[in-house]
Amino acid sequence: MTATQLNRRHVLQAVGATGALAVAGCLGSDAEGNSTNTNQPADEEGLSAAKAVDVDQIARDPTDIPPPVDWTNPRTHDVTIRTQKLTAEIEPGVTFDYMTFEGTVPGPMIRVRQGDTVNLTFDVPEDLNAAMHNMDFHAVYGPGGGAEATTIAPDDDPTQISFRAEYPGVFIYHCAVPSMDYHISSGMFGSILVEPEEGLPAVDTEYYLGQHEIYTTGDVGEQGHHEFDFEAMMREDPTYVVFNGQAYGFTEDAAGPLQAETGETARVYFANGGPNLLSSLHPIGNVWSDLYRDGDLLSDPAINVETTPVAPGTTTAGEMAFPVPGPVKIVDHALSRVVHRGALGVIDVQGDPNPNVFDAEP
Ligand SMILES: [Cu+2]
Repeated sequence: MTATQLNRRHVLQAVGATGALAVAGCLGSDAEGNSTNTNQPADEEGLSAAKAVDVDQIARDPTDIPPPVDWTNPRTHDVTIRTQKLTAEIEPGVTFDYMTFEGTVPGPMIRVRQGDTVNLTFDVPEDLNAAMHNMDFHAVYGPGGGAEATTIAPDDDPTQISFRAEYPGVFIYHCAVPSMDYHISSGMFGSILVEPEEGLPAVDTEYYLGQHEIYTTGDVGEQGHHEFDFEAMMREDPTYVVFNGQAYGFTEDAAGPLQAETGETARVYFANGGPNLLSSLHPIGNVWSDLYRDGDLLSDPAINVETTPVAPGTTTAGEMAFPVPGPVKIVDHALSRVVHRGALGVIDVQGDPNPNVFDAEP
């Protein structure tokens, strides 16, 4: 076994055997299993105490996706997006002030068919930090992808734009005000899926995940309220790299793994909000059997890709089969982000063993 294999095996065993938080370097567990800051002293100034949370979970449910397109004539969709500023936990005991589209990270997936029209109403309700916001859709022909026309402040009336989805694919949308990196890092991104006229292949389950970096004044795992750290963002040195806004959100330590059964197929829509880091997207214990590179839904998909780069500002779609039971771990294969910073989500595949494909005890 090479050193590389050994190290990789150790990482996987650690993540699998003990749960993500326990291998997150600076974290331990108290008797109740709550994470504690065991070996990393607080900043000299220290963090203020964790704030009361506005929501139990900032992470959008990855299965909360509009159903596949089943219409064949162009439709018009009325979509309303409101901004919401919410305090929530990045991980247990670590609070942060998120900025969101519709109260979750990522924002809702918008799903239309090529040629459909979207009438968007964008609203910035009263907001504690009085920030301006807007929406830049990468699926839109027009100035700023709609950003110029949607820019409003909390006192303004809701604004409206209308656009026709001219080109199919999976695309990011994000806030694009002058401090857009800060706004995206606080949670302001999501995806719009424009299905080709002929639709997409049927799968049993679809998941919607969004990766982004959170830059804070605290150390990873440090208990308390983490303020935004603009200098760390300038250095592109994040505290957390997370899926759906939450460190290790879809593991036993938080909301629990996603569910699938053997024999099923799944498609993952994976949006990288960034704002800065490229993701190396890999399903541990599986492969992207059909990969729609960079969200390109018109070219033939790439076949059996292990790890695919997902640039900031891109949504990739990848399909998987589940011939055997066991966890499939979705990671950014820049593995320090998995072990230390939160970039891990698990799909728990249940079903009968299939020893012809995999046998752990031959
Ligand atoms: Cu914004």
